[in-house]
Amino acid sequence: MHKLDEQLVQRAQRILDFNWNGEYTQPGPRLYPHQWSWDSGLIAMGYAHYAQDRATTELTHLFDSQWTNGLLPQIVFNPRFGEYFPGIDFWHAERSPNAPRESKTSGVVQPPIHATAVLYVYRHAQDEAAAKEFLGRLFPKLRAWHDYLYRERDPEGEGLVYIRHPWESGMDNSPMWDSIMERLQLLPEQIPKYRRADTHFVTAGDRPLDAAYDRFAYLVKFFADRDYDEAKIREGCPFLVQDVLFNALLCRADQDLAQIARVLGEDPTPLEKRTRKTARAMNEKLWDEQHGIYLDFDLTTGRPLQVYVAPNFVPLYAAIPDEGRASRMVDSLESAGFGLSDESLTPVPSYDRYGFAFFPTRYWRGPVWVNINWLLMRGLQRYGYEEQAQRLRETILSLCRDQGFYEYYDPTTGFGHGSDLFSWTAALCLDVVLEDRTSENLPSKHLGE
Ligand code: 9WN
Repeated sequence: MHKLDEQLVQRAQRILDFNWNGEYTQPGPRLYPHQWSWDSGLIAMGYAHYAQDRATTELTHLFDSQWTNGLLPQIVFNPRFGEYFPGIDFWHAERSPNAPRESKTSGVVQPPIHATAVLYVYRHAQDEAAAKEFLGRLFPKLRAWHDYLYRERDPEGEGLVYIRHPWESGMDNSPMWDSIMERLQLLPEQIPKYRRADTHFVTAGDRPLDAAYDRFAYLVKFFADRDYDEAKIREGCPFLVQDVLFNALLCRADQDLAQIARVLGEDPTPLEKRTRKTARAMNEKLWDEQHGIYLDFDLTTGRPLQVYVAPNFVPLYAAIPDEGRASRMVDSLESAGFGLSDESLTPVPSYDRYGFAFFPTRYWRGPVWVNINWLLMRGLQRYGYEEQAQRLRETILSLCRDQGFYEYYDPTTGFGHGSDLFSWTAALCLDVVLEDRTSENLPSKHLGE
């Protein structure tokens, strides 16, 4: 390995060591002290290369707090840390008969990358027997997680699941949610009392506005008031979205779950059928022919959300588009708005930089996120766009090398922002250096037919 890369690996490992607490990895040391669901999946893929035990402990700890109906919570709280909003008491998860009694969690979910992470860990394992035991232990939990999503979040059986809070998207402050947030006119007495903690740790100018937090808090109360009963929530929830990133990762995770089933001698057929159904539904309902990208669908208005964000190219990672559409997506990624081949910019801005709400340093409104770049890099490799994937690979490495491991970076200056010592940035950077392409040996043929 090149000396510079070796140093980068060591630096990344030190970040993960610092944030590891014996049971899980804090996403960021001050801002995010608890365990976050999709962070753990991404972090485990970094550990897969050098700390298998940690990878399995991390995912096991998360799934230990799975709800009895299969819901995998966005946050598993560590009661030792009080300073995060919303904390344990705000969620009232205990009002659900399905919430765990032994641990405290939030009552929303995050993108389902877990089966992908579990398979990744298995494929990198040195100890085949231990890895197979882990696979066997996690398989029913992963199946229950995906079944929950299709059962509770896809009531019409379309093959597309909905999210019901911006936090469920993982892209909390994305301009994608603006029209919904604006529509949500709240009277002062409808806004729950709360105190933010995030702005104590990072500049308020990088974080969501208070007006967004009012609505985030309102939605949490809406769920708790309905005891987290999905049928009741669905009836009047003002935020119900079929999100591209979420469904693409679910489709990919179901492909990986089918692969896990095969390894364990279980029947993969129902999972393969389901993954094809989701791919087909995304191609039929969410594709935007004019702009060469997939769009989220707002179930309240019955219309697509015409907002162009980088995560909506992630269907490449799940092999959802056919070759023609993939090539259109690459053109869009290379267009001025996303600048994949533009040397004057650090790609990929999370939101079209000519979009009305573009802001290069504000959380999900333009900054470069390493997890999104990583998913796009892997997706582009899958379709054979080596040059474009290489640009993303180099971007991830140079950002980490020059700036350190930040939560996100300004695409116009390359400066790091948000939480520093950020775990998934370190884990994915590690993966980029140590990547073993053979672990990505799924067929590159698309699934949508
Ligand atoms: C709310 C932990 C999480 C990530 C999300 C990111 C941010 C939380 C917050 O941090 O969200 O979930 O408090 O802003 O948007 O993707 O999982 O790193």
